[in-house]
Amino acid sequence: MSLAADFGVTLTQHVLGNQGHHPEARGQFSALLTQIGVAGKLISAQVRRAGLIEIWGATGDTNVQGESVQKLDQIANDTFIEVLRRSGCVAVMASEEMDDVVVVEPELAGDYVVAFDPLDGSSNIDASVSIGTIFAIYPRTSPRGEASAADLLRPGREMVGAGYIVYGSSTVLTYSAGETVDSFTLDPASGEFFLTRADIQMPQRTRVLSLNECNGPYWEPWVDAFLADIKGRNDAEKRRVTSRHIGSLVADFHRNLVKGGLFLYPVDKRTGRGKLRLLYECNPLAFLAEVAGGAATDGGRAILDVPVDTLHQRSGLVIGPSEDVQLAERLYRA
Ligand code: P6P
Repeated sequence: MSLAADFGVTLTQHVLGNQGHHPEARGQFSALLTQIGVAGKLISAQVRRAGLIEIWGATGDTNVQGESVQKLDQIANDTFIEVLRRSGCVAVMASEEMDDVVVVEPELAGDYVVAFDPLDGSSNIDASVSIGTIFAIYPRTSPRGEASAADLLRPGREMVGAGYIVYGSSTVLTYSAGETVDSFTLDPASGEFFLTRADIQMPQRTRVLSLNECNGPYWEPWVDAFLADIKGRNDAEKRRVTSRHIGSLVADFHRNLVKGGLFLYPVDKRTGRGKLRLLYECNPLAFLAEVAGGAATDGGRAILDVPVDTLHQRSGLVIGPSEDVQLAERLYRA
C-alpha cells in the first residue's frame, strides 16, 4: 500500500515543488518559507494557550503605532524575528512592533528582506477572536554587509512572495510566490501544515462586504456612493451581498479570498490618512489578491504601485474582486 496516499502535500514539499520552477534558485526562498511555517507553529502554540498562561492582556508598553502592546504581540514579534534571523535567509526585517528595522548580522544575513505584522488584530486577543501574522518578502538590493531600511522602502510590485498565518478555528498558512495562492492547514497531531486549498481564485462577485461602518462620519463622499452601489444589489427578490467584519484584517481577508468578499478601510477625511500599514498589511495582501485574480487600491492607484517612503506608512485600502475595486477607483476619481 502506498504510504503517499495516506497524507497530503506538506508546506515544505509544496515550496520545494515551487522551487522546481526556478532552476536558478539556490533554495534560500524555499528555506525561508519553511522557516516562516516554523514561526507560525510556534506562535500558534502560544495563541492556543494565551488564556491559560495569562499572556493575553497588555504589557503596559505602547508600540510605534501608539497602540498598547499585548503580551502575545511581543511573543509573536520576538519569535518571528529570531526564527528569521536564524534562517540564514534574511538580511534585514521590519516589524509593526519595532520602530526601526532589525539588521541581521553579516554571518547570518541572507538574500531576502522581510516585513511583517507579527500579530494583526491584537485588540481581539483577549476575546479569543481570530488574529494572524502577515508577511512580505523582497529580494535584498543592498550589497553584502550593507542591509538597511532602504531594502524595504520599495513598491509592493517588487515583492517576490507574501502570505499570512491566521490563528482561527484552525491555523492556516496562505502564501504565494507569484504563480498561485495556496493554503495549508496545521495538523496539531503531526505539527505539519498540509495543503488544503490549491491555486485559490478569488470569486469575482462580492458576496461579503467587510468594513467598520462606525467610521462613516470620517469617510470621503465617494465611499457612501460605493457602499450604496454594493448594498443596492440586494432587492426584494434576493439578498446578493451580506456583511461580515471580524476586526482582524488577516481573518477578514482570508474569508473574503475564499468566499468572495470585499474589505475596505478608507482614509479618514479629517487627516487624509489611512489606518492600515502599507508595508506589512496592505502590500502583502494586495500581492495575494492580484495573484488570486482580485485587486487592491488606495482609491487613486493599485496598492502595489504606491511608493513606500517610510516603514510605518499608512494607506487607505479597498481589496477584493477586481470589478468592485475598479468601481471604487472610478468613484474615488469622480
Ligand atoms: P478599527 C487591527 O488592529 C487592524 O490593524 C486590522 O486588523 C483591522 O482591520 C483594523 O485594525 C481595525 O481597525 O478602527 O476598525 O478598530
